[in-house]
Amino acid sequence: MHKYDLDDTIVAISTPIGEGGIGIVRLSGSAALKIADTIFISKDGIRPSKFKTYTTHYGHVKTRNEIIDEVILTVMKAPKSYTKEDIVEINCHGGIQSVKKVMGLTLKYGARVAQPGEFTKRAFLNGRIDLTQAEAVLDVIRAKTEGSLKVALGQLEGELSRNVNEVREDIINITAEIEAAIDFPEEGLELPQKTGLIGKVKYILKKIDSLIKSYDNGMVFREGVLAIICGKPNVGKSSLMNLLLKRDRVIVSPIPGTTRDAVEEMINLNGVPIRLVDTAGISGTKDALEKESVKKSKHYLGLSDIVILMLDASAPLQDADKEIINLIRGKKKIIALNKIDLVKKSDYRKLKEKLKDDIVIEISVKKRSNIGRLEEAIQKSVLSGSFNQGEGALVTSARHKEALDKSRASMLSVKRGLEAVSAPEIAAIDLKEAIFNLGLITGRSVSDDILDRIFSQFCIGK
Ligand SMILES: Nc1nc2c(ncn2[C@@H]2O[C@H](COP(=O)(O)OP(=O)(O)O)[C@@H](O)[C@H]2O)c(=O)[nH]1
Ligand SMILES: [Mg+2]
Repeated sequence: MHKYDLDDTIVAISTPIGEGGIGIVRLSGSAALKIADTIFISKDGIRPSKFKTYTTHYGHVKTRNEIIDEVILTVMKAPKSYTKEDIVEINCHGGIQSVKKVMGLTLKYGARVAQPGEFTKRAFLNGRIDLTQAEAVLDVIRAKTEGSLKVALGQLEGELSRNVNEVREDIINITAEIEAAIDFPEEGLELPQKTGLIGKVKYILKKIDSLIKSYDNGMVFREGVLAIICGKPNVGKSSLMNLLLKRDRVIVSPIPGTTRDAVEEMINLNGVPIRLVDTAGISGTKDALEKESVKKSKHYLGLSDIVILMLDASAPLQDADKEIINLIRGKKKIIALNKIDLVKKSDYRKLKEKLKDDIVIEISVKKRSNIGRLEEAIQKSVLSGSFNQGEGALVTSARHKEALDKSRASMLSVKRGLEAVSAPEIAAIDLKEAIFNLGLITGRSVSDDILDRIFSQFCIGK
């Protein structure tokens, strides 16, 4: 069992520290109502411990001789609360002083300052949510776009757990079957039974594989994608950056070498979070400062998930373009053929033929032509498969992916074992490994260290 002490009553300021309309002090634990009774005088004369659950009352937080604040106090009684414990939330006036004083008073009467994420950790330890749902709480808070939020909410609702638990149950059933064969060796594994088991293992592997595959898209929604706009000086990179950002973030000018530093901003492409970087044009310059800029552009290129290579439709390919094309060989890329407003289609036909193996979108940033198509192409290329948002569970965390990879390896070994003539005892060991690793995801078999690591990323008061 876990070492955590669930007997104390914890308290935290759950709203950001600073000036605001309201500030919330949140208490959870067996003494929460008693502490509230001690520090709060309600206008209606009822003590918080006598409030009906999920009711809100107006009154004052007071010491014997001082009013601390005029507040609204809400009671959520165990077990139907966020933590499954008694919870009291005190809405104070915003700002730092009031919430600090109210919290200080609760500490005086027996509460302890909560660790980061401790409310959610209690929700997990008390069995209201599993670990994937607890982790999703953090993803909901940090969601970068509505797409990320949707994925996090799906996980919070238990979508991923359902999938993982289903696979886990299937493996437990197979284990029982195999263990029966171990217990009654005279009966052994008959051929038809063995064939049946192999079929079931293959089916499980398929389910695990599809979860593992979903990680590529899961990562995109949770972490975002690093997309670099690159190209030779003056092709219109900064103009495109501003257009995609929908504001003038970077300086645009006809003077080559205007952009000296890489500039990174988050954009939202139909719910997909993209970290977009405008870079200095890459050229074989001799200027020392420009050289530094080029170095930085190359560094970003190395890190990028996708490159938006800009070429000038109004001029033939130059050495600088060719150098960049060489640099990004092997990278996922989309070519934005810019400045088509300056020329006729026939003028850049030859250029397009040279690029026939790539995704090329002809655009004019100046005239805003085909920008929608470029955005679509970026989105399509960062999401793998025929992805439909809201369909099926998505694996978004490296921790989950790692556990799935390990379960997959164990199940492959079970399959190979059954296909050869190895003893069922060995298959049983692999099956238990797989069950254990899947249990790590939902928190059934998770250690205190892992829990500490997960919850330490949370904010205080959540
Ligand atoms: N005609 C035309 N000019 C453009 C277009 N896009 C950018 N420019 C111009 O090209 C010059 C260089 O643009 P900038 O965005 O600073 O290029 P960067 O050096 O690649 O960042 C500026 O004068 C822009 O106004 C376009 O689609 N058509
Ligand atoms: Mg620029």
